[in-house]
Amino acid sequence: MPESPAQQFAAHLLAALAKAGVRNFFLAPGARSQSLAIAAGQLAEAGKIDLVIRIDERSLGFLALGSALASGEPSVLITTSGTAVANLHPAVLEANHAGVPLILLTADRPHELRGVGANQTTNQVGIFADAVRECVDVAAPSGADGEAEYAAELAMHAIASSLGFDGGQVGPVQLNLAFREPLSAVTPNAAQLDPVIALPMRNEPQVEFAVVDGAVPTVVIAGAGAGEDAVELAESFGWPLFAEPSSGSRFGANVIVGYRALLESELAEHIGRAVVFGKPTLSRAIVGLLKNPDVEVVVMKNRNYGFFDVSRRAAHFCDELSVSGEPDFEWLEHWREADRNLATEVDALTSSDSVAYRDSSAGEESLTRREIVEAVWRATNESDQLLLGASRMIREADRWAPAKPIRVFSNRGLAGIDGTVATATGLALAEHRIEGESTGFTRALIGDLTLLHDAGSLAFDRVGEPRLNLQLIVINDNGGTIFEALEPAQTLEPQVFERLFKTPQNVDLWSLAQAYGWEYVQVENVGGLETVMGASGRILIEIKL
Ligand SMILES: Cc1ncc(C[n+]2csc(CCOP(=O)(O)OP(=O)(O)O)c2C)c(N)n1
Ligand SMILES: [Mg+2]
Repeated sequence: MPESPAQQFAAHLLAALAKAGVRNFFLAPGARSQSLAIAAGQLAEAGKIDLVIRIDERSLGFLALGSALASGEPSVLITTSGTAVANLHPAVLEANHAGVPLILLTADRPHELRGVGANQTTNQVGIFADAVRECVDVAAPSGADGEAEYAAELAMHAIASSLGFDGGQVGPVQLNLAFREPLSAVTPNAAQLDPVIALPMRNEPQVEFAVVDGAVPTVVIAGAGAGEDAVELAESFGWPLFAEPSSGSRFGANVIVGYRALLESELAEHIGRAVVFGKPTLSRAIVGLLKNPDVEVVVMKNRNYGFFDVSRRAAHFCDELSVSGEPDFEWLEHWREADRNLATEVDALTSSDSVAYRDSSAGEESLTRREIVEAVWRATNESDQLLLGASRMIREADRWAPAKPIRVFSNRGLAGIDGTVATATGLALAEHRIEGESTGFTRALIGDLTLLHDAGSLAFDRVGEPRLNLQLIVINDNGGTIFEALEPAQTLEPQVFERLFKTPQNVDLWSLAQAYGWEYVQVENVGGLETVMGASGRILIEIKL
């Protein structure tokens, strides 16, 4: 009989995950989860996993999400029972909608203590509803024969399920683990175990093909998570590519940067088909195009973001698309020419004294959002990572960012303004693990409210964590100025609008940075921004507009 059946089970579960190659573990402290914490600590000590610790489970959730986004590997999260579990919910929802693999290990009371008012006990089974691929409610280990093997099997099942090996979507899974006292022991040492595991196999779903008429003027729309396939398809058939900044497809000769404006032009009237990759949610013009009954819609299946069919009338859902007949390569030329002309027109407007393209709030001397986007794109190279916050900056990037093969992320599963600081940190941590000290920069381009929503995620473990090159570029326009485009901005009294929607804040970001041990730099022009983007360490960069 083991000294603590809880410890024996936790040690085998975590050792099996580590043996299967899962490396990224995230832990918030608690009593009921102590056996998991001890096992994770032992594996980390032996160099078999990387363990990151946070106090706040909400922050921990997004940190794990960022790490899984950058690495493509499942992140393991360990929490105690009660509200600790509920705090994972925002990140779990985002992971569900964006197809990010997370393995949640939530500690719980044994079944005899549930429903009787025991401390820190709620119904954790099904707490995430259909946002998890699976919730396995695991009874408290008793030390019976076969429990160690069962723990290893559960670990393999969780990996397979989070990565969609059953042919389904990638996403979060929950193992709700009941533990009975004694809750822990220092043996067995998880790092010394060598559990027998059968690595799960990926069950490839059947590939569905569709063939369409090549003569129909077609455009390719690449939303969040579209990836390189969208570029390949567009280039194969000479189709213009409308790629959002976090699509992973905004590069190559077919990208039409000014697509938003051009969708209002006469050229757009000739579009006969739209092929959709990923989840395009940034512009109303795209949704309008997809809803246009004269436009045939083809939706490419996506293992992360699911199938995006706002039209509800897609002619095809498929994995592979090819065309019959000759595609018309002139079609692409028309779009490229229109895009070049548009860029020239806009440049003429912005370089003259016209204020049409300047931000209404920006003074003569201050930076414009366009200049910020362009400077960030220039500074970002293949070894760097960029995270775009929800709200205005991702839309500005969609308007101005040139085609460039760089890694750009954004939480577009649910487009929340929450968890962005933690997501950026998770991206940087994963990159550091993979690349070591030679890592590039991870930058997040975010609004002021987006920063403040996740201010608690500025906290980090100064002893246990590597030095990261992590920059938060905060566009401080004193509130949520995206709402200025909403109708109430015109219909309400200005003070009422400000209080209900814009919610100005007066937080001193220098003090905030100081409190959490971040460097702070305020920049006022392109040169200043370029200089600070070359500096290493954790830096909060404020741009006041
Ligand atoms: C968690 C969450 N709460 C509320 C919203 C609604 N929302 C969208 S944008 C926004 C304001 C963001 O302000 P800021 O970060 O300063 O960006 P700005 O629009 O000023 O560029 C809010 C509250 C959201 N997307 N997510
Ligand atoms: Mg703002």
